[in-house]
Amino acid sequence: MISIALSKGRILDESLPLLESAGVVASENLDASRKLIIATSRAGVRLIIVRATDVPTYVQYGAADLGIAGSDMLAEHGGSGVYQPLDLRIARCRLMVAVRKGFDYAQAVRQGARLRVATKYLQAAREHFAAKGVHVDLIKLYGSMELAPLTGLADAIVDLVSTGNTLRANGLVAVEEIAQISARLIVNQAAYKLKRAEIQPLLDALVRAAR
Ligand code: PRT
Ligand code: MG
Repeated sequence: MISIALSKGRILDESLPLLESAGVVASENLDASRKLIIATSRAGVRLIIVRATDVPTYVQYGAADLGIAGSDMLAEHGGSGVYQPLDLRIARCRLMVAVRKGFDYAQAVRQGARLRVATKYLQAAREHFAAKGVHVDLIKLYGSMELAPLTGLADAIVDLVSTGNTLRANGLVAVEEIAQISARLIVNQAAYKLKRAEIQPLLDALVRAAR
């Protein structure tokens, strides 16, 4: 049995057509179902539904053999124990620094200054500001990052941006790009060796579907 870990929401919406092209069709409507383990049309392949942040963890420990995870989530996780053989080029967006409109970011990050940054992406934010030589106090949030600069919790946020509508609606502007984000297929390293005969055809089909 091969398990593929997926998260509901935009990753799922864009993954299902890809999986379908690879011959993996969920046996029930995932939007309506509350089940967390879903059979598929492909013999020996099932889907398991987890939080987006948890996909790399399930695959790292082999609780799922394969997974589809945003590169943002993989960067936070660190990627240990998983291969990342394929950029699926779905769920694309950018990880950005944003501030309140009118906030003088250039002045705020001048040499020796300290910046308060709220984010769910501690790793990426830490590395970004360290590379710039900017001292930051990082504040971990789990969602609605846009609120932080509006309420005085932080000077800046690090968050994902796709259309830019959320920033605009909240009077924020993006001032720096940290990374281009897309969803990756990930594979448990041990499973890839031990279940190669089952995994390889699925991988090949996904490579063709993602082209
Ligand atoms: O929502 P929940 O808290 O349950 O889980 P999640 O936020 O971890 O999952 P989900 O489904 O929202 O996102 C899963 C993955 O989708 C992320 O890890 C990214 O790899 C990818 N992705 C692509 C995005 C976006 N685009 C995106 N725009 N994830 C989130 N957003 C959010 C962003 O955080 C911001 O709040 O959408 C808002 C901005 O969108 P625009 O279009 O207004 O710019
Ligand atoms: Mg979300």
